[in-house]
Amino acid sequence: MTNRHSGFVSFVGRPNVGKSTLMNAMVGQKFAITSSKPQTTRKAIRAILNHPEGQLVIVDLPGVHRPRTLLGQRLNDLVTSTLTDVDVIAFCTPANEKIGPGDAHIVADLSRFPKAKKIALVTKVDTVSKQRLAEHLMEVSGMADWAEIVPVSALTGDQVHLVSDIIVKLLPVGPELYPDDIETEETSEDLICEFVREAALELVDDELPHSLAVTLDEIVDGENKPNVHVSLWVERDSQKGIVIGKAGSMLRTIGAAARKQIESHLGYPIHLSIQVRVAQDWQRSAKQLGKLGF
Ligand SMILES: Nc1nc2c(ncn2[C@@H]2O[C@H](COP(=O)(O)OP(=O)(O)OP(=O)(O)O)[C@@H](O)[C@H]2O)c(=O)[nH]1
Ligand SMILES: [Mg+2]
Repeated sequence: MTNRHSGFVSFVGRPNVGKSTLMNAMVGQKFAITSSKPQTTRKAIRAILNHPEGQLVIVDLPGVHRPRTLLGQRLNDLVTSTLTDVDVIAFCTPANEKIGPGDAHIVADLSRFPKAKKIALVTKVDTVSKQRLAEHLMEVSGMADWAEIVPVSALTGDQVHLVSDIIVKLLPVGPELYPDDIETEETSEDLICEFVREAALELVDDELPHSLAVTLDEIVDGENKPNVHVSLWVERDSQKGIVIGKAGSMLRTIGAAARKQIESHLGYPIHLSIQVRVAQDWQRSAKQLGKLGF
């Protein structure tokens, strides 16, 4: 019997490059929310993939960006502290965007984690021509001494299995780190809040996506289904009306979309009630961040 491998792999890259979508595609389940708006992921999300050759603990991270708020600083710090402990770092860059200073900065920083093996993933390959992909691959290969470079599309599934096949071989030889029936460290409570935030994210524009946060208030037994109460936080009074919409229309749309995702995760129907509340300038306040669970 061949040796089995196990360990941690982290996805790192600018916001919106497709890290969370790829993790979900690899494990075949939605444990991380995704959106077309940058800075969707706000914590380290662990998903466990049991592979014929071993076990991968995939750690999806917030996108690395120049922080403008205390939240942004904390998220960048979280990326740094997580990368210190992983076995493999997978740097992600999308085929349909030029490599820029943000990418160069992230790659330069990877030298701070000498223990980890580094690979590069070129994401969203479904969006570009073969010619453009070839150019992008050349450019990525010149950025660092990668153990592997893999083009992948989480959307079509193209090469998603290959990514796991490559990573598992780079992990140390050793026994499983998690029992094989554990798929994530995310709790249902975490996922409920995240599904509400995801539904809201897609519907709002400008600065509002960054201003949203969701907390769970309580789940109470109902007559035939549980009542799930969450708070959807914004940063200013003026944002409240936007999220609620004309005669509550926006909030109803958010609620309907979130409920669908939550019910599909839980496997049973729920009532969902969302209260829109203001946590003044929460992204910049240590106290408010603490209240919202950061
Ligand atoms: N066409 C295409 N779109 C993709 C692919 N992967 C992700 N996307 C889209 O890219 C956007 C960003 O995806 P995310 O997975 O949320 O990106 P992320 O890197 O996790 O972003 P942050 O959490 O903000 O750092 C979403 O609209 C995805 O649907 C892909 O393989 N092909
Ligand atoms: Mg993400």
